[in-house]
Amino acid sequence: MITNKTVFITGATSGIGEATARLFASENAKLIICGRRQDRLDSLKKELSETTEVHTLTFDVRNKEEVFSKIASLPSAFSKIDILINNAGNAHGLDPIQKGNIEDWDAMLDINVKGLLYVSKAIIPKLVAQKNGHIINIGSTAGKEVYPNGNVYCASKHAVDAINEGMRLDLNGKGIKVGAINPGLVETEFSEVRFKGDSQRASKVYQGYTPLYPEDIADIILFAVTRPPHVNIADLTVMCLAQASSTIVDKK
Ligand code: NDP
Ligand code: 8X3
Repeated sequence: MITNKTVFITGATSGIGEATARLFASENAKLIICGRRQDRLDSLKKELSETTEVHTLTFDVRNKEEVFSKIASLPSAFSKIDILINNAGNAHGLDPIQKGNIEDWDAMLDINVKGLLYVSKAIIPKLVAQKNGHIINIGSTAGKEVYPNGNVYCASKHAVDAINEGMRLDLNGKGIKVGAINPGLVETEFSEVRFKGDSQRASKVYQGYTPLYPEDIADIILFAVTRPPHVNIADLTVMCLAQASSTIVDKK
């Protein structure tokens, strides 16, 4: 059902975005894979080009000029986008609000909220004009529930939750599906980024239980975009068996 559809994936250089690119390539979707790390995009393109057509776009979602110029530069074979997966995002720090680092706050709000908006602003008019499309916004359980020290990251994902709903309301009647997938704990580079390269602290987040893996989320994204034309998965939260909430995780 997604053969030859063009899928635009932000944050495809690792974790959930990379797993999604791999799975979608195996389904013969045409891919536009994005991220800041050119070397990773190049090697993923090399690998996936054996099965499908792949185009890379290197940009920082915080830089709106770059977002718009890169998306405007898409070659004609990739300029009609069918599916947008707004996945790029991260957490910076895990500090109580009174000790929070302002650069961390800026990064989370600029990337997770404003970056998602810039990319969407560049692509939504194309979907509206073609009267067809599907937007998947990667939210989080942190967008449904606030946990201690999560403050600004949780705020950014609550914003994604609101933007997802706002997009669905405003695009109603235009042939465009909008839905969010909200994962709980997924073992990716997420915690390494959050803890600024402290890989020991990062790996502890996923110890003592079986977390979700990026392939689990890719599988759910594929499910969401392969429903019949009249079915839209509006908002889906997924956790591993051991997780009951952001703070309740059954660790052995
Ligand atoms: P990773 O750190 O593995 O991947 C993050 C991706 O986002 C990378 O490809 C990175 O690419 C890209 N990215 C980050 N900052 C920017 C930027 N400024 N401009 C462009 N691209 C950027 O983490 P995940 O795969 O876990 O995260 C993917 C999404 O899933 C995020 O939105 C995250 O909030 C969400 N999520 C993650 C959960 C988890 O437990 N892991 C749970 C719930 C939601 P590059 O560095 O090359 O730019
Ligand atoms: C990522 C999941 O619980 O670390 O969004 O915030 S959590």
